[in-house]
Amino acid sequence: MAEPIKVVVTGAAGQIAYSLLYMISKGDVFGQDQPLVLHLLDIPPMMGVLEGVVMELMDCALPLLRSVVPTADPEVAFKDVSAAFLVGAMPRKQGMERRDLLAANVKIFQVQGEALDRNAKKDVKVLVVGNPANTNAMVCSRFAPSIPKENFSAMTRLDQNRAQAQVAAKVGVPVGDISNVIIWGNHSSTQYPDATHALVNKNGSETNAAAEVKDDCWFKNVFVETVQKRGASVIAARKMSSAMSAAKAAADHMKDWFMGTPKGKFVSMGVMSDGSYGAPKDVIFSFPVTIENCKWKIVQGLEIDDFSQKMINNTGKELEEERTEAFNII
Ligand code: NAX
Repeated sequence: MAEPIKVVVTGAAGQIAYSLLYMISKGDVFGQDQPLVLHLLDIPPMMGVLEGVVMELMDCALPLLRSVVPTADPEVAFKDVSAAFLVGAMPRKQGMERRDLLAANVKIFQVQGEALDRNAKKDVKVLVVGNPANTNAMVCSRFAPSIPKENFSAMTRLDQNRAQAQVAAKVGVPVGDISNVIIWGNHSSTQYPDATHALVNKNGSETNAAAEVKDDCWFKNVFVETVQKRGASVIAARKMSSAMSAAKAAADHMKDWFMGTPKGKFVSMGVMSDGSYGAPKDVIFSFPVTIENCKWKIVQGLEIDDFSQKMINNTGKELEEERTEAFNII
């Protein structure tokens, strides 16, 4: 069996981590042959709760999990890690302005970027889940100059999974028969869920989902809004934000980054923009990507209609505004 790799999860005492830690530890992300050492970072007041999480992980008796290191010190948490799930972030509290929220998170992701820079492996793969995920990932990368920019990403996989599930329900096929749904832009209400290029697998042959459904109005209105507002719908029903599905999405994202995407299939990831499809450069923008040998590549040459271009421009504008606000704080 391979040597254990070190994996860090921040916000480890929180609700997404509670599901995610189990998925990682039983081999869902790095494979059944890859032993792990888990580093769990949270803030000092949460160390008691974290102790309980460590006890439960131990009680799961998972053969791949070699040891667990709970800590409130980023220098310890990021030491020699090959993969980082940055889930912890400052939540919006009552009366908090958007700018205050951004300022608190810029600080957190500055500290964590610097700690990654000093301690992590130089090929570490960093997935930012904590919101505002795209801008937090950009800040984190900026403060970790010795790690390639390509190694920082933000999670839009939950949005992709939600979109895929909506298309599957509309077409009337199992969710695994739908692929190539795209999330463009920011993980926020301006994101653009796009099923224009989605494929339906019917008995081994693939057809275009939009052609199958023949309901352009549904794709442009109901579908887009349902996916954009899904997080709010879950909160309204559960009185808590998405956690199990967010953890599954984080596991999917990192698994594809390490294991690659199948031929002809793409997934969506927030990655450093090169300006493809008219997106602003140097923001973390969600694109369709293919992955090979742990390296992502933005899918090129997709046909973009006027509606899609307008939506891409709109979410890009929001990311530029967030970047300006973040730079004003830095
Ligand atoms: P919880 O409030 O349950 O847990 C967050 C944990 O992070 C807490 O234990 C807290 O103490 C810890 N934390 C705060 N500051 C920290 C720091 N500086 N270092 C280490 N740990 C720190 O939130 P949860 O439901 O787990 O959500 C976590 C984050 O994911 C939130 O920012 C949330 O908005 C974001 N989400 C992002 C999604 C995405 O698709 N990108 C979807 C799900 C989720 O809403």
